Amino acid sequence: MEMELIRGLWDYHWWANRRLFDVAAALGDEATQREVGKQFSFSTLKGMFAHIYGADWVWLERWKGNSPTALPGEAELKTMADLRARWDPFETEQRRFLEAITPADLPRVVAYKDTRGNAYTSMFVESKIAKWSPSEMKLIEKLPVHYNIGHIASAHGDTVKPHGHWVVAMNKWAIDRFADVGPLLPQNFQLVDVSGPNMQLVYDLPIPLGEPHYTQIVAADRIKAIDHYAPVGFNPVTREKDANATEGGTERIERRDDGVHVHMTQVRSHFTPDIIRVKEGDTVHLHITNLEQAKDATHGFGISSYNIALSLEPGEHNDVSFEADHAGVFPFYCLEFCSALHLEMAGYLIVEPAAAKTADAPKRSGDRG
Ligand SMILES: [Cu+2]
Repeated sequence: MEMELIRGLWDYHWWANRRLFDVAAALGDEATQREVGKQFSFSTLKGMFAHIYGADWVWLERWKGNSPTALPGEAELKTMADLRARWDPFETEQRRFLEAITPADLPRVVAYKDTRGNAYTSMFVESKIAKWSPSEMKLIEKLPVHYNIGHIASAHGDTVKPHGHWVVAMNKWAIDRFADVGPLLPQNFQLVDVSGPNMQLVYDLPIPLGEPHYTQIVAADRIKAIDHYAPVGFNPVTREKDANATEGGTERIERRDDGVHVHMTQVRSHFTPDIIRVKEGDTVHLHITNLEQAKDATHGFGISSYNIALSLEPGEHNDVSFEADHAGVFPFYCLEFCSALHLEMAGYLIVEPAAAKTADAPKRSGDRG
Protein backbone atom coordinates (compact mmCIF):
# COMPACT_ATOMS: atom_id res chain seq x y z
CA MET A 1 0.00 0.00 0.00
CA GLU A 2 2.76 2.41 0.95
CA MET A 3 4.64 1.64 -2.26
CA GLU A 4 1.52 2.21 -4.32
CA LEU A 5 0.91 5.57 -2.67
CA ILE A 6 4.52 6.68 -3.17
CA ARG A 7 4.55 5.63 -6.83
CA GLY A 8 1.19 7.34 -7.34
CA LEU A 9 2.53 10.58 -5.92
CA TRP A 10 5.60 10.38 -8.15
CA ASP A 11 3.47 9.69 -11.21
CA TYR A 12 1.53 12.84 -10.37
CA HIS A 13 4.79 14.78 -9.85
CA TRP A 14 6.09 13.82 -13.30
CA TRP A 15 2.73 14.45 -15.00
CA ALA A 16 2.18 17.84 -13.34
CA ASN A 17 5.77 19.05 -13.85
CA ARG A 18 5.69 18.19 -17.53
CA ARG A 19 2.31 19.80 -18.06
CA LEU A 20 3.42 23.04 -16.42
CA PHE A 21 6.75 22.91 -18.24
CA ASP A 22 5.08 22.50 -21.65
CA VAL A 23 2.71 25.42 -21.02
CA ALA A 24 5.63 27.66 -19.94
CA ALA A 25 7.92 26.52 -22.77
CA ALA A 26 5.19 27.33 -25.33
CA LEU A 27 5.33 30.97 -24.20
CA GLY A 28 8.80 31.22 -25.78
CA ASP A 29 12.26 32.12 -24.46
CA GLU A 30 11.52 35.82 -24.10
CA ALA A 31 8.61 35.16 -21.73
CA THR A 32 10.31 32.42 -19.71
CA GLN A 33 13.45 34.51 -19.19
CA ARG A 34 11.63 37.76 -18.38
CA GLU A 35 12.07 39.09 -14.83
CA VAL A 36 8.79 38.72 -12.99
CA GLY A 37 9.86 40.24 -9.71
CA LYS A 38 12.38 39.86 -6.91
CA GLN A 39 9.60 38.92 -4.49
CA PHE A 40 9.84 35.41 -5.98
CA SER A 41 12.72 33.16 -4.89
CA PHE A 42 13.49 32.71 -8.59
CA SER A 43 12.62 35.74 -10.62
CA THR A 44 12.11 34.07 -14.01
CA LEU A 45 9.92 31.15 -15.08
CA LYS A 46 13.00 29.38 -16.40
CA GLY A 47 14.69 29.91 -13.00
CA MET A 48 11.71 28.38 -11.20
CA PHE A 49 11.74 25.28 -13.42
CA ALA A 50 15.54 25.02 -13.08
CA HIS A 51 15.05 25.03 -9.32
CA ILE A 52 12.42 22.25 -9.47
CA TYR A 53 14.79 20.18 -11.61
CA GLY A 54 17.68 20.98 -9.23
CA ALA A 55 15.66 19.89 -6.18
CA ASP A 56 14.77 16.58 -7.85
CA TRP A 57 18.43 16.11 -8.80
CA VAL A 58 19.88 16.87 -5.37
CA TRP A 59 17.44 14.51 -3.64
CA LEU A 60 18.17 11.63 -6.00
CA GLU A 61 21.88 12.19 -5.28
CA ARG A 62 21.20 12.11 -1.54
CA TRP A 63 19.14 8.91 -1.82
CA LYS A 64 22.16 7.39 -3.55
CA GLY A 65 24.43 8.40 -0.65
CA ASN A 66 26.03 11.53 -2.19
CA SER A 67 26.05 15.03 -0.70
CA PRO A 68 26.40 17.59 -3.49
CA THR A 69 27.67 20.96 -2.32
CA ALA A 70 25.68 22.94 -4.87
CA LEU A 71 22.61 22.61 -7.03
CA PRO A 72 23.04 22.66 -10.84
CA GLY A 73 23.67 26.29 -11.74
CA GLU A 74 20.84 28.05 -13.50
CA ALA A 75 23.50 29.86 -15.55
CA GLU A 76 24.40 26.68 -17.42
CA LEU A 77 20.73 26.10 -18.32
CA LYS A 78 20.30 29.00 -20.71
CA THR A 79 16.91 28.12 -22.15
CA MET A 80 13.92 25.92 -21.43
CA ALA A 81 15.23 23.63 -24.22
CA ASP A 82 18.58 23.26 -22.36
CA LEU A 83 16.66 22.40 -19.24
CA ARG A 84 14.49 19.82 -21.03
CA ALA A 85 17.61 18.19 -22.51
CA ARG A 86 18.98 17.69 -18.98
CA TRP A 87 15.68 16.84 -17.37
CA ASP A 88 14.51 14.03 -19.70
CA PRO A 89 17.45 11.64 -19.11
CA PHE A 90 17.40 12.60 -15.44
CA GLU A 91 13.72 11.66 -15.19
CA THR A 92 14.51 8.25 -16.71
CA GLU A 93 17.19 7.76 -14.03
CA GLN A 94 14.78 8.88 -11.31
CA ARG A 95 12.06 6.46 -12.52
CA ARG A 96 14.59 3.63 -12.58
CA PHE A 97 15.57 4.37 -8.96
CA LEU A 98 11.97 4.54 -7.74
CA GLU A 99 10.97 1.36 -9.59
CA ALA A 100 13.85 -0.53 -7.95
CA ILE A 101 13.02 0.34 -4.35
CA THR A 102 11.19 -2.23 -2.24
CA PRO A 103 9.24 -1.90 1.02
CA ALA A 104 12.44 -3.01 2.81
CA ASP A 105 14.18 0.18 1.57
CA LEU A 106 11.61 2.53 3.09
CA PRO A 107 12.89 2.59 6.72
CA ARG A 108 16.51 3.22 5.56
CA VAL A 109 17.89 6.43 7.02
CA VAL A 110 19.29 8.74 4.33
CA ALA A 111 22.34 10.54 5.73
CA TYR A 112 23.47 13.62 3.81
CA LYS A 113 25.13 16.98 4.36
CA ASP A 114 23.40 20.10 3.14
CA THR A 115 24.95 22.37 0.51
CA ARG A 116 26.12 25.00 3.00
CA GLY A 117 29.52 23.39 3.41
CA ASN A 118 31.98 24.30 6.10
CA ALA A 119 33.18 27.44 7.85
CA TYR A 120 36.77 28.64 8.19
CA THR A 121 38.16 30.87 10.91
CA SER A 122 41.59 32.32 11.57
CA MET A 123 43.31 31.53 14.88
CA PHE A 124 45.59 34.45 15.70
CA VAL A 125 47.44 33.03 18.70
CA GLU A 126 48.01 29.59 17.17
CA SER A 127 48.63 30.90 13.60
CA LYS A 128 46.26 28.38 12.12
CA ILE A 129 43.14 28.15 10.00
CA ALA A 130 40.36 26.14 11.60
CA LYS A 131 37.73 24.32 9.54
CA TRP A 132 34.34 23.87 11.17
CA SER A 133 31.10 22.12 10.41
CA PRO A 134 28.32 24.58 11.23
CA SER A 135 25.66 21.88 10.93
CA GLU A 136 27.40 19.62 13.48
CA MET A 137 28.98 22.47 15.45
CA LYS A 138 32.35 20.75 15.57
CA LEU A 139 35.97 21.40 14.64
CA ILE A 140 37.05 19.31 11.64
CA GLU A 141 40.65 20.28 10.99
CA LYS A 142 43.37 22.87 11.66
CA LEU A 143 46.02 23.97 9.17
CA PRO A 144 49.21 25.73 10.34
CA VAL A 145 49.79 28.98 8.46
CA HIS A 146 52.51 31.56 8.65
CA TYR A 147 52.95 33.82 11.66
CA ASN A 148 50.70 35.76 12.21
CA ILE A 149 47.31 35.24 10.64
CA GLY A 150 44.80 38.02 11.16
CA HIS A 151 42.04 38.29 8.62
CA ILE A 152 40.83 35.55 6.34
CA ALA A 153 38.88 35.58 3.09
CA SER A 154 37.16 32.89 1.05
CA ALA A 155 36.24 32.92 -2.63
CA HIS A 156 32.89 34.73 -2.98
CA GLY A 157 32.70 34.42 0.82
CA ASP A 158 30.72 37.63 1.25
CA THR A 159 28.11 36.65 -1.30
CA VAL A 160 25.04 34.45 -1.02
CA LYS A 161 26.85 31.85 -3.13
CA PRO A 162 30.31 31.17 -1.67
CA HIS A 163 32.61 29.57 -4.21
CA GLY A 164 33.93 27.04 -1.71
CA HIS A 165 37.30 26.22 -3.33
CA TRP A 166 39.77 28.74 -1.96
CA VAL A 167 40.62 30.49 1.28
CA VAL A 168 43.32 33.14 1.77
CA ALA A 169 45.12 33.62 5.09
CA MET A 170 46.38 37.18 5.52
CA ASN A 171 49.43 37.07 7.73
CA LYS A 172 51.07 40.06 9.40
CA TRP A 173 54.66 39.99 10.67
CA ALA A 174 56.14 37.65 8.05
CA ILE A 175 59.36 37.64 10.06
CA ASP A 176 62.30 35.72 8.58
CA ARG A 177 60.17 34.46 5.72
CA PHE A 178 61.22 36.85 2.93
CA ALA A 179 64.22 39.06 2.12
CA ASP A 180 64.44 42.02 4.48
CA VAL A 181 63.66 45.02 2.26
CA GLY A 182 63.41 47.82 4.78
CA PRO A 183 61.47 48.98 7.79
CA LEU A 184 58.28 47.54 6.26
CA LEU A 185 58.55 43.77 5.89
CA PRO A 186 56.45 41.94 3.29
CA GLN A 187 53.16 40.59 4.56
CA ASN A 188 52.27 37.12 3.45
CA PHE A 189 49.01 36.07 1.82
CA GLN A 190 48.76 32.30 1.80
CA LEU A 191 46.41 30.56 -0.61
CA VAL A 192 44.70 27.44 0.71
CA ASP A 193 42.87 24.92 -1.46
CA VAL A 194 39.74 23.89 0.45
CA SER A 195 38.09 21.92 -2.37
CA GLY A 196 39.22 18.49 -1.14
CA PRO A 197 38.71 16.59 2.10
CA ASN A 198 41.78 18.28 3.68
CA MET A 199 43.03 21.85 3.49
CA GLN A 200 46.16 22.23 1.31
CA LEU A 201 48.49 25.21 1.44
CA VAL A 202 49.35 25.93 -2.21
CA TYR A 203 50.97 29.37 -2.51
CA ASP A 204 52.76 32.14 -0.62
CA LEU A 205 52.27 35.68 -1.86
CA PRO A 206 54.41 38.36 -0.18
CA ILE A 207 52.86 41.80 -0.59
CA PRO A 208 53.99 45.28 0.41
CA LEU A 209 51.22 46.44 2.71
CA GLY A 210 51.27 47.86 6.22
CA GLU A 211 48.59 45.49 7.42
CA PRO A 212 46.51 43.12 5.31
CA HIS A 213 43.10 44.07 6.51
CA TYR A 214 40.61 42.52 4.16
CA THR A 215 40.20 41.36 0.61
CA GLN A 216 37.71 39.86 -1.78
CA ILE A 217 38.34 36.85 -3.99
CA VAL A 218 36.38 36.91 -7.22
CA ALA A 219 36.29 34.09 -9.78
CA ALA A 220 38.09 35.29 -12.90
CA ASP A 221 35.10 34.51 -15.14
CA ARG A 222 33.01 37.03 -13.18
CA ILE A 223 35.31 39.92 -14.07
CA LYS A 224 34.00 41.78 -17.09
CA ALA A 225 36.78 44.28 -17.63
CA ILE A 226 36.33 47.31 -19.90
CA ASP A 227 38.69 47.13 -22.92
CA HIS A 228 38.30 50.78 -23.80
CA TYR A 229 35.84 53.58 -23.39
CA ALA A 230 33.29 53.99 -26.17
CA PRO A 231 32.30 56.22 -27.74
CA VAL A 232 35.54 58.17 -27.98
CA GLY A 233 35.46 61.12 -25.58
CA PHE A 234 33.94 59.24 -22.67
CA ASN A 235 33.88 60.81 -19.23
CA PRO A 236 34.81 57.89 -16.94
CA VAL A 237 32.87 59.39 -14.01
CA THR A 238 29.55 60.11 -15.73
CA ARG A 239 29.97 57.17 -18.13
CA GLU A 240 28.75 59.39 -20.95
CA LYS A 241 30.37 61.29 -23.77
CA ASP A 242 31.88 64.42 -22.24
CA ALA A 243 30.54 67.82 -23.38
CA ASN A 244 34.15 68.94 -23.89
CA ALA A 245 35.21 65.84 -25.84
CA THR A 246 37.40 66.74 -28.78
CA GLU A 247 36.77 64.99 -32.11
CA GLY A 248 39.74 64.19 -34.31
CA GLY A 249 40.09 67.05 -36.84
CA THR A 250 38.39 69.64 -34.62
CA GLU A 251 41.37 70.36 -32.38
CA ARG A 252 41.63 74.09 -31.66
CA ILE A 253 42.76 76.79 -29.24
CA GLU A 254 40.13 79.40 -28.38
CA ARG A 255 40.38 82.46 -26.22
CA ARG A 256 37.14 83.02 -24.29
CA ASP A 257 36.09 85.22 -21.35
CA ASP A 258 37.18 82.66 -18.79
CA GLY A 259 40.57 81.89 -20.31
CA VAL A 260 42.19 79.92 -23.07
CA HIS A 261 40.50 76.64 -24.01
CA VAL A 262 42.70 74.04 -25.63
CA HIS A 263 40.77 71.21 -27.32
CA MET A 264 43.43 68.57 -27.69
CA THR A 265 43.58 64.99 -28.92
CA GLN A 266 46.20 62.34 -28.40
CA VAL A 267 46.89 59.18 -30.36
CA ARG A 268 50.02 57.07 -30.88
CA SER A 269 52.31 59.02 -31.01
CA HIS A 270 51.22 62.63 -31.18
CA PHE A 271 49.42 65.45 -29.42
CA THR A 272 47.31 67.80 -31.54
CA PRO A 273 48.01 70.67 -31.10
CA ASP A 274 51.61 70.20 -29.99
CA ILE A 275 52.34 73.89 -29.52
CA ILE A 276 50.20 75.85 -27.05
CA ARG A 277 50.94 79.55 -26.86
CA VAL A 278 49.36 81.58 -24.04
CA LYS A 279 50.15 84.73 -22.08
CA GLU A 280 51.47 84.86 -18.55
CA GLY A 281 48.48 85.26 -16.22
CA ASP A 282 46.08 83.40 -18.51
CA THR A 283 43.83 80.72 -17.12
CA VAL A 284 44.32 77.69 -19.33
CA HIS A 285 41.69 74.96 -19.71
CA LEU A 286 43.00 71.79 -21.30
CA HIS A 287 40.35 69.46 -22.77
CA ILE A 288 42.18 66.29 -23.72
CA THR A 289 40.65 63.30 -25.52
CA ASN A 290 42.55 60.07 -26.02
CA LEU A 291 41.33 58.97 -29.47
CA GLU A 292 42.58 55.41 -29.09
CA GLN A 293 40.16 52.50 -29.23
CA ALA A 294 42.86 49.84 -28.97
CA LYS A 295 42.86 47.85 -25.75
CA ASP A 296 45.38 49.09 -23.18
CA ALA A 297 46.48 52.05 -25.37
CA THR A 298 46.67 54.42 -22.42
CA HIS A 299 48.36 57.80 -22.83
CA GLY A 300 49.41 60.32 -20.27
CA PHE A 301 49.83 64.06 -20.25
CA GLY A 302 52.36 65.82 -18.08
CA ILE A 303 53.73 69.32 -17.65
CA SER A 304 56.09 68.81 -14.76
CA SER A 305 56.82 72.55 -14.33
CA TYR A 306 53.12 73.12 -13.67
CA ASN A 307 52.66 69.99 -11.58
CA ILE A 308 50.17 68.51 -14.04
CA ALA A 309 49.96 64.78 -14.63
CA LEU A 310 47.02 62.92 -16.21
CA SER A 311 46.51 59.35 -17.26
CA LEU A 312 43.94 58.83 -20.01
CA GLU A 313 42.61 55.39 -20.85
CA PRO A 314 41.74 54.57 -24.47
CA GLY A 315 38.71 56.70 -25.41
CA GLU A 316 38.82 58.73 -22.19
CA HIS A 317 38.29 62.47 -22.04
CA ASN A 318 39.57 64.60 -19.20
CA ASP A 319 39.94 68.29 -18.35
CA VAL A 320 42.48 70.22 -16.35
CA SER A 321 42.67 73.95 -15.65
CA PHE A 322 45.63 75.94 -14.37
CA GLU A 323 46.99 79.46 -14.09
CA ALA A 324 49.86 80.08 -16.49
CA ASP A 325 51.59 82.16 -13.79
CA HIS A 326 55.18 81.80 -14.82
CA ALA A 327 56.58 82.59 -18.22
CA GLY A 328 58.77 80.27 -20.19
CA VAL A 329 58.79 77.32 -22.55
CA PHE A 330 57.61 74.14 -20.87
CA PRO A 331 57.66 70.73 -22.48
CA PHE A 332 54.64 68.51 -22.18
CA TYR A 333 54.84 64.82 -22.87
CA CYS A 334 53.08 61.47 -22.72
CA LEU A 335 53.59 59.73 -19.39
CA GLU A 336 52.94 56.19 -20.64
CA PHE A 337 55.38 54.17 -22.71
CA CYS A 338 52.77 53.87 -25.47
CA SER A 339 54.66 52.84 -28.62
CA ALA A 340 58.08 52.74 -30.27
CA LEU A 341 57.67 56.49 -30.95
CA HIS A 342 56.61 57.23 -27.39
CA LEU A 343 59.60 59.52 -26.82
CA GLU A 344 58.41 61.66 -29.74
CA MET A 345 55.02 62.17 -28.09
CA ALA A 346 55.71 65.62 -26.74
CA GLY A 347 54.98 69.28 -27.34
CA TYR A 348 55.53 72.71 -25.84
CA LEU A 349 53.56 75.10 -23.69
CA ILE A 350 54.84 78.58 -24.44
CA VAL A 351 53.89 81.16 -21.81
CA GLU A 352 54.76 84.59 -23.11
CA PRO A 353 55.80 87.09 -20.45
CA ALA A 354 53.11 89.65 -19.64
CA ALA A 355 54.03 92.81 -21.51
CA ALA A 356 54.10 95.03 -18.42
CA LYS A 357 56.36 92.65 -16.62
CA THR A 358 58.99 92.11 -19.25
CA ALA A 359 60.79 95.35 -18.48
CA ASP A 360 60.65 95.61 -14.71
CA ALA A 361 59.60 92.29 -13.22
CA PRO A 362 62.12 91.01 -10.70
CA LYS A 363 64.01 87.94 -11.82
CA ARG A 364 62.96 84.61 -10.36
CA SER A 365 65.58 82.37 -8.91
CA GLY A 366 66.35 79.91 -11.66
CA ASP A 367 65.56 82.34 -14.49
CA ARG A 368 68.40 82.69 -16.90
CA GLY A 369 69.91 85.79 -18.45
CU1 LIG B 1 51.44 58.06 -25.36
